[in-house]
Amino acid sequence: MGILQRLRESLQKTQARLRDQLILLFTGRLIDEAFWDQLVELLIAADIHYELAEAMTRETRRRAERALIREPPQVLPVLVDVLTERLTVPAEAPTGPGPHVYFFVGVNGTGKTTTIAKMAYLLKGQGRSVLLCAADTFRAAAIDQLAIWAERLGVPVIAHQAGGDPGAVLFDALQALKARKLDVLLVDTAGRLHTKVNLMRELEKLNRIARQQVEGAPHETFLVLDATMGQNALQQARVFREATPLTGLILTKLDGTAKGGAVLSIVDQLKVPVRFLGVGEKATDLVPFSPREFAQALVGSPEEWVG
Ligand SMILES: Nc1nc2c(ncn2[C@@H]2O[C@H](COP(=O)(O)OP(=O)(O)OP(=O)(O)O)[C@@H](O)[C@H]2O)c(=O)[nH]1
Ligand SMILES: [Mg+2]
Repeated sequence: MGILQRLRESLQKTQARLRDQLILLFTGRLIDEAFWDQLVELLIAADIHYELAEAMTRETRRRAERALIREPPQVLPVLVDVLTERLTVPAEAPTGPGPHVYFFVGVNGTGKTTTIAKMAYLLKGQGRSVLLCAADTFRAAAIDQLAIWAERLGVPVIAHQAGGDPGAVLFDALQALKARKLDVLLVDTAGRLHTKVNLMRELEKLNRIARQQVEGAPHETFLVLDATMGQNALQQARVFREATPLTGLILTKLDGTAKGGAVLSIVDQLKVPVRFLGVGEKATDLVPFSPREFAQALVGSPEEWVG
């Protein structure tokens, strides 16, 4: 199955809230004042915050009027353009020979470990060699979970015993990365640090160790967010953004939620680019994020509406 198809399938629940409602709104009527009001309401119902829903509708209306659009279906591509622009934040994937170090941070249960497995699978598919690092040392089960994925995927993992020092595991993993001349180190971190100060200290320490061992590291710090939390994920995201520089967001569990619209709110508020989406629990269930494809999948296309 193609990536677009997978994205669309994972967005089914969100589409039921947005695309299907848009079809109703856009069919058999004229564009009047009420039409625009209802568009705002639909966007809000899809977990987009009020100010953004209003602003996007205003912009869509302005462009539609300038283009002398009279039929509701013609508004659709305009809306897709506006959504796409709102979802677009410039991002730079690391270039150069490497090795590269990617940190995965986020509250517990959001999908960090699973996302690392998926990322390992993706990178392997691109012909890059991968090493995993179990720097979430809080629970033995967390370490086991990563080790099980490593075995399943056929990639090496560096782990210490539970309760150990995350910095020490990271240090060992960085040494192994260099000694074995591997391409990418994926670092699993703990989400359950009770206060922001703890979180900051811990991440600062890991950042320092990485920086000292590998030039430019960490090259990526991905904040993993659970999309089923909708806009509630924002508060968590703010805490992490203050604790450490973030290079991208990964939104997981998009397959299980009708709140896919919240992605727009999250990007709008954080100005951090979404880089990947988690669309299931398997190793293959990570798709690179494309603003236009996502916007298009959210609202559908006129061809889908016929009949
Ligand atoms: N449906 C669905 N489930 C997911 C996705 N990503 C992760 N999960 C599930 O969410 C649960 C938590 O995922 P983990 O990867 O263990 O989360 P974590 O952030 O590592 O959690 P801690 O180690 O406790 O901090 C698991 O049951 C995963 O299978 C996704 O994209 N879709
Ligand atoms: Mg984990």
